[in-house]
Order: sequence, then C-alpha cells, then structure tokens
Amino acid sequence: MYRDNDITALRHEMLDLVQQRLSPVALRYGYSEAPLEANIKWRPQVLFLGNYSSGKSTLINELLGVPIQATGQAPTDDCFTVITYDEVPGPVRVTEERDGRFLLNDPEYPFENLKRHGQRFAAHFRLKKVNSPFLKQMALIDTPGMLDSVAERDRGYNYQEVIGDLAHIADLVLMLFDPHNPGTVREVYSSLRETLPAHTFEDRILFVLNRIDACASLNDLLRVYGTLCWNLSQMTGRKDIPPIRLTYSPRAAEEAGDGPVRRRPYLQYLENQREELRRAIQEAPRYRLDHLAAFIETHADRLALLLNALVEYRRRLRAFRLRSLVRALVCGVSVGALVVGLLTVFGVPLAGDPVLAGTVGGTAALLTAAAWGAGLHRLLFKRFQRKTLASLDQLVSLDSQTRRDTWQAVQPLAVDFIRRTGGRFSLGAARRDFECVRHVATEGAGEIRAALNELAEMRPEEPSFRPLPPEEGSVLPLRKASPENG
Ligand SMILES: Nc1nc2c(ncn2[C@@H]2O[C@H](COP(=O)(O)OP(=O)(O)OP(=O)(O)O)[C@@H](O)[C@H]2O)c(=O)[nH]1
Ligand SMILES: [Mg+2]
Repeated sequence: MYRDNDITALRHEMLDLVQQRLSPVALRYGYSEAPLEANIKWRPQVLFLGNYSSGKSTLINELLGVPIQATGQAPTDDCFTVITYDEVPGPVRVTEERDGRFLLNDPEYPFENLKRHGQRFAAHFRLKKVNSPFLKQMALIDTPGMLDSVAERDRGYNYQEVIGDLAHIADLVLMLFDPHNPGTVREVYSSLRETLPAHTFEDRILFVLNRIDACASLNDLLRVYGTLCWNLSQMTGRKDIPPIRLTYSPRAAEEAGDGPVRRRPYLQYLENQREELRRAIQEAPRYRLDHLAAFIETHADRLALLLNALVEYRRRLRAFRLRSLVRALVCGVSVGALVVGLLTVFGVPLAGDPVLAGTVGGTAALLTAAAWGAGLHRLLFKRFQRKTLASLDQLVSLDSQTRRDTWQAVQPLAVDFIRRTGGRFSLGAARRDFECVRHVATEGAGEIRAALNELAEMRPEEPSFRPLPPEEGSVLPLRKASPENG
C-alpha cells in the first residue's frame, strides 16, 4: 500500500516535470505539436494481444473477479476494450460503458491519436469502467484475437497500425498463445516481426503459452513449446529464447472437461504460472515509472541538444548582423567622404561650408547604409543562412554515439525552426530554455534514477520514504528515505 502510494506520487511528480518544464519548451520550438504529456498522463496500461481463443478475455475476467468480457471457442470478440477503474461501492461490476467516439475525443484519455484509424475502428473501440480493486493502479486493454484469414480491408481498419499505437503507450504487452496456434497465425507473425519492434521495447513484452491443459500429454506440450520457441526465434530474430509463462485457467479447464489434473496427469508436475503472471501484471505501475524516466531522459536530452544548436545559431546570427552593421557603417562613411571629396574636386565649394558638406556626406552615407541593408545585407544573409543550415552539425559537439543519435532525431527540427522563423527568436529566451532543459536532463534525470533505485529496494509491504520538503535547487520535489526506513 505504502509502496503503491509512492509509485503514484512519483508518477505525478514526473508528469508535473514534463508538463511544467519540458512541454512548454517543446511547443515553443516546434519539437512537438501537442503537449508532451498527452500520451503519458493517463494511468499505466497493460495490452493483451494474442491469437483468437488464446484466453485473453478469460484471463482478464479472472484478474477482475467478474466475467465482464465475452469468451468462447471461435473468434468471439472483435472489439478493442479499454477497461478502467471506477470508484463505486458495491459488488464488482461494469459501472459504465462508453463508445469509441467518446474514448477518442475525450482529452482525459490518451487515445486521440487513434482517431486517424477512422469510423470503422471507432465502432470497434469501447470503454468499460469496473469497480474491481485490481484496476486501482492500471487499465487493461482487451483486443480482438489475431487471425489467419482476414486481410486488413476485411476488418475495415488497419489492425497492425492500431495495435502499434496501443503498444506504443502500453507499459506492458502480453502476447498469448495456445497449443492450437503456437505462433502459427499470420497476424501474430506480422505483429512480432514488424509492428511491435517499431512501437515498443523488447523488455515490455511478456510471452504466455496459455491453455496448456489442452495438450494431450507431456510429450504433446513439449512439442508445442518447441514449436512456439522456434517460431518466436524466427519472428523476433532473437538468438535467445524469451521467457515464456506456461499457464492455464483452472476454472475454464474444469468447465472444458472432467478436471484438468485428472485428465492430464502431467499437469501436477508443472507449476501453473498464472500467479506469477498476475504478479508481473501488477508491476505495470512500476514499469510505468521506468518508462516515464526513460521518456524524460530522452526528451530532455533531445530538447537540450536542439536548443544548444538554436542558441549557437542565434549567437552566430548576432555576430553576422554586427559584422554587417559595421560594414554598412564603414561603407556609408567611406561613400559619404568620397562624395564630398568628388564634389570638391569638381569645383563644388563644400570645403568652406562644413554644414553643407556634413549634410551631403551624411545623406550619402545614410543612403549607402540603407542600400546595404536592403540589398547586400539580404544577399549576404541568404548566404549565411544557406551555409549555416548546410553545416548545422558544426554548431554542436557530437563527441559520442549517443549525442550523434540524439542529433539525428532533432537536426530536421532545428532546420525547420530556423527556416520558419528566419532566425527571429530571442537569444536570451533560448538560453534560459536551454539551461532549464539541461538542468532536467542532468540533475532531474539523476534525481529520478535515485528515487527509482530507492523504490526498487523497497519490499511491497514496506513503509516508504516519508515526504520531506524538497531540497534547495532540486528538480523534482523528491524525498529522501527517512533513517528509520534504512
Ligand atoms: N481448457 C482451457 N480452456 C480455456 C482456457 N482459457 C480459456 N479457455 C477457453 O477458451 C475459449 C476462448 O477463450 P477467450 O477468453 O474467449 O479467448 P480470447 O483470446 O479472448 O478469444 P478472442 O476474443 O476470440 O480473441 C473459451 O471457451 C474459454 O473458456 C484454459 O486455460 N484452458
Ligand atoms: Mg476475447
């Protein structure tokens, strides 16, 4: 409980940091069109994927303690269902249901980006609120089972893109298989081969071989397990075999026959890893913290490098303008003096009249400077701009592979911003913004990692760090462990 409270408090502090320090800068310099926190501000999410009838909905019902999702042997449910918590007293039940249009348009939810999948998808997207204690810290997303026989157009929306978008914001992705289809379904192949690697990280995916009670014998199970491992290695391209949880639902198995253990004696030698799976799912809020920390580090680093380049560009532009002004003045004064000299040579009696000489020379100087500004300066500015944009890499130091990778992500944004503004942005403000995001990227990231380490050392039931006033200059209002907690 204490630990849960800490996890929630730390999550809010990290979100505040993104909202207050990173987002305004990101919006100001064209780094992002929407506030950065839009996709991460909601609760931790667990995405359930897998082939049809692999037992996704049965597992969800089991976790929640109520049969709120339809289950059945054939492909049963063709909807994406977001299941979230509702603080309503009484027996556990669905307390509210909303359709896809609501979910896609309400800014409280992080699904606005999915609007692009169109009306057909919206009709297959829905929200269920349930007052199950399991949902207090997270939301679950049930998905339509993956199939062999459909083409994208049969579904009416791009299924792979939808699960890609959902996987992108999920903290944990469960991929369920069953003995009838151990990695042999076409849509599973596409999602593991292409979609998931492009939208999430390997360590966020949990593989589950479910319904193992459906195997006829231990030999049969070993054959299924071997097939799944082989298929996974083909699909993921990994040399090692990822851990695969072996599970079954005792209740569904009981309903399917005359008792799984009696029917399948080998099951008594195998641990049903259902409980382990439940514990892994319950860790989703902690995974969310890791993901938020990585999110903050990545974006703070990128923004810092972007601003570093913009500040350097703006400094060079200021120097260029100064040089140009000096040239205009020197040129103006020279032309003014030349005009006075020439008029004197050609017999105009200016020497005796210093006021007239000054007026003529000054006017000539001013006209020359104005002509410089309107003509030559513009030409030179275009050249400066062209040369600087072509060699933008020289504005920042790229002394490590990490910085080179970061630069690759922000270089087009820097070019775009400079082109769009024509260099008309405040150097002072850019410097202040740079210092702000650099502070987050260094001190802030360090504080977050320290807090996460502290949290990782705590046992779930242990009372946690007590709120202390934030330290002077600290980025997060983070707390140190009190001495009693060790
Ligand atoms: N024997 C056995 N049957 C199971 C198990 N888990 C689920 N089932 C049954 O398998 C069938 C399919 O389960 P669902 O939970 O509907 O599967 P799903 O993955 O949600 O299927 P779709 O929604 O169609 O993709 C149902 O009849 C369940 O009762 C299990 O561990 N063992
Ligand atoms: Mg289902």
